[in-house]
Amino acid sequence: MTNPIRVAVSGAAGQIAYSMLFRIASGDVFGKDRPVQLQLLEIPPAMGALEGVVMELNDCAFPLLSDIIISDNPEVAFDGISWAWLVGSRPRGPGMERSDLIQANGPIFVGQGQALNKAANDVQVMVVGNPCNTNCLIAMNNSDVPKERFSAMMRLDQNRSQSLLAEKSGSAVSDVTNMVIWGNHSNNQYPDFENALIGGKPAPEVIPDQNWLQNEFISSIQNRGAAIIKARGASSAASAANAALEHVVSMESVTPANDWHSAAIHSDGQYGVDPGLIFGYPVRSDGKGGNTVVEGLEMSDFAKKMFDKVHDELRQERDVVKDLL
Ligand code: NAX
Repeated sequence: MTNPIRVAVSGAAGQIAYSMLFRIASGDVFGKDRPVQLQLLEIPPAMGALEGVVMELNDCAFPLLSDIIISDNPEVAFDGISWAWLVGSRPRGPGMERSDLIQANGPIFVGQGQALNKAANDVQVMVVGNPCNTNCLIAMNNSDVPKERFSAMMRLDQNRSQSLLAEKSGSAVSDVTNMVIWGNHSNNQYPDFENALIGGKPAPEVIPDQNWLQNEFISSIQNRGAAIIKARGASSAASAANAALEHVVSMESVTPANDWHSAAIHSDGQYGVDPGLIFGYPVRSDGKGGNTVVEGLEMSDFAKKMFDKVHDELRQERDVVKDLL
């Protein structure tokens, strides 16, 4: 057996983590022959609940789970890790605006960014906790870890889009490829149906109803999280955990030819985005920690308007936290 891969998960007593940890431990992400050591981070009031999760992990007797460390100190939880899955963050309280949430969560990601300096040289970081793009921006700017190793999760939005396009066109989900979610994981995100393919053909050829694509499709994806809260009485958890697993699997694999996956990564100015923003792009991964933005995709005037709106939103979020960068 090879050395275990050390994976930190923050917010480990939360509902997303509860759908995530058991799958990491069973080998769904790093392979059925790679042992895993989980390093779980929580805040002091949640340590008791986290102990319960650890009991359950132990009770699964996963052959690949070599050890579990729990801590409320990010420096302990991030020691020697090769992956940080930053899921924990403060939820939005009653009457809180998005900018209040950004300000409340900012300091968490300053401390966690600094603590990432304890990680292994090859560490990669995925931020799920919202507002995930800007939290990732803060962590990246407070860490010595190279900026290319940071990403924020757009995969749930990608999966939702693929599923809805498949349903509308009567196709299999696996026939829907080349789906990019531009910009921010927020209700201004732009799920790009123009560059998506269904069975290898442009989605607008297979679904000629432009009105549905421009209105119902986009708004359903942008507001899917709220629809789930309304129906379930709680926010997306299993689908978010599944998306996080797929985000990491995609980054740990070579992206299949002619496709990409959606992830928010550090912008070097591609598509005119302000350099330094954590922006949702079409990404190809080399499976060794290298991620490249797919360039040259075309956009209609409609698409450019959507793109500019979400770009502006991310600029505004960056301005709210400028003192933390
Ligand atoms: P929960 O409230 O169930 O769990 C969050 C956990 O984080 C709690 O146990 C809490 O104690 C812990 N926590 C808070 N501050 C912490 C800190 N400083 N260090 C370590 N742990 C801390 O939320 P859950 O449903 O699991 O969602 C977690 C985050 O994912 C939320 O911010 C949520 O908004 C975000 N989401 C992001 C998605 C995305 O696509 N990027 C989709 C799903 C989800 O909404």
